[in-house]
Amino acid sequence: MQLLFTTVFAAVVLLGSAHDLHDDQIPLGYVRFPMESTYRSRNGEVTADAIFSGITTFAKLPWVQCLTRESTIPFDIAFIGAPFDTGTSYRPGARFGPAGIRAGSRRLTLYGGYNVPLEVNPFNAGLSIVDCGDIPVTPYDNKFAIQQIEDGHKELLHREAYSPLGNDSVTGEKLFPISIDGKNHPRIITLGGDHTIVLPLLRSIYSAYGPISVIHFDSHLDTWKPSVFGGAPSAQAAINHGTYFYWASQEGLISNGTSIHGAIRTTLSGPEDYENDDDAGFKRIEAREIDTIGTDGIIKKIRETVGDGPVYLSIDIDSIDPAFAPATGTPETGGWSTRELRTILRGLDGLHIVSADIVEVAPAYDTNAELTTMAAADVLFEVLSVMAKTPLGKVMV
Ligand SMILES: *[C@@H]1O[C@H](CO)[C@@H](O)[C@H](O)[C@H]1NC(C)=O
Ligand SMILES: *[C@@H]1O[C@H](CO)[C@@H](O)[C@H](O)[C@H]1NC(C)=O
Ligand SMILES: [Mn+2]
Repeated sequence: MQLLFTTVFAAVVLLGSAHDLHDDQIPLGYVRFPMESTYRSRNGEVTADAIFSGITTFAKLPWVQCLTRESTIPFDIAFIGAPFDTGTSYRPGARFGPAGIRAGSRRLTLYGGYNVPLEVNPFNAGLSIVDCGDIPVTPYDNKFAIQQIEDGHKELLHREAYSPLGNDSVTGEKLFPISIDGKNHPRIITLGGDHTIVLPLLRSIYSAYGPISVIHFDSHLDTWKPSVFGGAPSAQAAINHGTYFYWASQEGLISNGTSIHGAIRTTLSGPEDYENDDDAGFKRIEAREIDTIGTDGIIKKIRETVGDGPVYLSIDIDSIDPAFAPATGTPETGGWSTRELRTILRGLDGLHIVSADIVEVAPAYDTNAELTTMAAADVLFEVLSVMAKTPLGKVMV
């Protein structure tokens, strides 16, 4: 009787109000009962909602078509896919990365999503977190696709964040945006795609934050001159997943000297590749340094390099050893374990990470146990947790 009354009452309320698109779907705030097999919505309809069923979004977050008809729905953090893989030098297939990472992320909220070492549940920290689907990216024209990625990212980045900045949690003083345009921007987490996508992403980031410090986890430098990487037979061929940081540095998108690579272990054309990398503005942490300075030493180096200004985080899944993440475009043995990378990412707690990406996940080369896509999703869970703990604000002096 009570249930019947509630259902009838809810139906009347629903009919009587302007029909919000999401009232009869998964609630926008958060998947409230991820461990239940059914979800009863306000209008009494029952929807399958087990962790293994339903439509796959990142961590079962609500799907908002941010770039089309739902462009007015505000958010603090948005996941967006960039399914582009025609800038890759070896194994193609990262166009399936966004779909694969979403599949690998299904279980993130099974127990609710509380991150024990970071002591935060990013999914119910009061933030609006959504999955915006994918940026439309043509597979037929790299120049056009790169522009599409920049436009799509900018479109999201230049909206006002859902949550106001608030006050410093320690001093209680009012926080002000750290962007150059004085706006409180939301954060975007991009699911690649091959690493070429970071050039248009950094062009977008520049429009809000100016030259940015970059933390880049990768087995490769990706600052190569086009003549060295790919030979540059055409202007378009010169922009690929081994050269995008060269171009980003030439365009002044990267803050010189406060950017750093981690997990480097590629072979080189020669020692001059490191001089070229210095010129592009990066410091380097070799993968093997983990044997001598450990994760603590690596975290210390990163934090000393980037300071507390705005920082962009780019994670190539090939920073992880192929034993743990085989499904990638250019695998390199001798990498970090998934555990080690996750520990290092948690060590970034408190940094002002304005946006992030994970790239080079090519699910066709994965194991049946979905090792790589699961690793990619779990790595992003750490990034999301770090973001949830630190607002993008500073105290005025
Ligand atoms: C921030 O601090 C101001 C006083 O400095 C106070 O009026 C305001 O309510 C605080 N806001 C929040 C969100 O705590
Ligand atoms: C970055 O700084 C170094 C050292 O001052 C310099 O050699 C290099 O040319 C600079 N790079 C860019 C892209 O400005
Ligand atoms: Mn890379």
